[in-house]
Amino acid sequence: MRRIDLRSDTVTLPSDTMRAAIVQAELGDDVYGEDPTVNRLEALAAARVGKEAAMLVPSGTMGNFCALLAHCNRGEEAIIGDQSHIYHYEASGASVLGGVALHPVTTEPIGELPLQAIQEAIRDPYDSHEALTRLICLENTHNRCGGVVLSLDYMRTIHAFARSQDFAVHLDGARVFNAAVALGVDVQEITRHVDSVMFCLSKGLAAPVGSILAGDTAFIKCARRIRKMVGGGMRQAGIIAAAGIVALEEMVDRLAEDHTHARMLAEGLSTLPGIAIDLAKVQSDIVIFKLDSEVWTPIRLTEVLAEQGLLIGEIGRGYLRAVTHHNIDANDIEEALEVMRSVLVQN
Ligand code: TLP
Repeated sequence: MRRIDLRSDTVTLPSDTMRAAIVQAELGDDVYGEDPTVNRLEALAAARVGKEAAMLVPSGTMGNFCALLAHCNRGEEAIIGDQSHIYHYEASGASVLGGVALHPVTTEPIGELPLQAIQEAIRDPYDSHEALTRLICLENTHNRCGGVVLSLDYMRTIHAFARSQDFAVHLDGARVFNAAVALGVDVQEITRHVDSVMFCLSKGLAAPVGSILAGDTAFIKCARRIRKMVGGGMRQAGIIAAAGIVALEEMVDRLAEDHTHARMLAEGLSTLPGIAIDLAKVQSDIVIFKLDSEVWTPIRLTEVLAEQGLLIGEIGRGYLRAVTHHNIDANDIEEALEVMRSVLVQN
């Protein structure tokens, strides 16, 4: 049976070019700063997002963790969306391990934290009852909001405000290249509005492992110590970096195909019985939809679809998620829709 895996863009397998690059990678011990392939990837990544320096980390979670701890001291606070990945899916590592308080504010369905909500969340630095606000975190594209893209105007406004208050802005840009491709701009048009950015090589860019944290030189120096503290200092990490270089050089522009496939999928889903979907929110590679059915629970539907070789994710509150990626083509989307149609129409 053919398997169509739409659970996440993390399931992509490395391309042949990546596999060849891994085999040929020049290696050294990166904890000594001596892995030439890691050094090349970090320089390339920093230049790509317009920052002074960058650091390879094994995962997006570790990249965000290092960022929060590098920006905030213990007892300081980060303002963060209540629907953000950092708040929802990273086991509160920054608080548990780093003593950084997370101050959640309501996320708008378009992925924004309203400026007013941010202003209201700021602590009074002269009141010893309160933690000190240090950081604002944004997410672009926004995963739980369905892959929506933050506008450049919004990013500019938040950054200008943060500067006026002497706060930093960190971007969870796990899919920031999807955001850039969706907006039709160079990624630097987005990253210029943040002090630090984490992006993943291992999602739509299809590398097997790895994420990048980028920012100014002093920030990355500090983040390297934190990465080491949590065991993220890797040795011959050029094995990973080699695929990351291919990801940055060859996989960015093709993200547009994933977006086209997501749109195809969303439009097809919108015609099926028992499915509620907001097409305006399908802006990148993520398709989130709700079951509006007396017959199906989300979990039961994913189980029955899986029996037919179609894998999609259940993300709570009645919502399901499908994500397109490098290993999915237009035929897969048609087939996925056919499977969905046959299951939903028959029952
Ligand atoms: N997201 C995963 C799951 O954890 C939900 C997925 O399948 O989408 N930021 C954002 C916005 C993310 O979506 C993810 C992963 C991360 C950070 C963490 O990256 P990893 O999985 O590399 O730690």
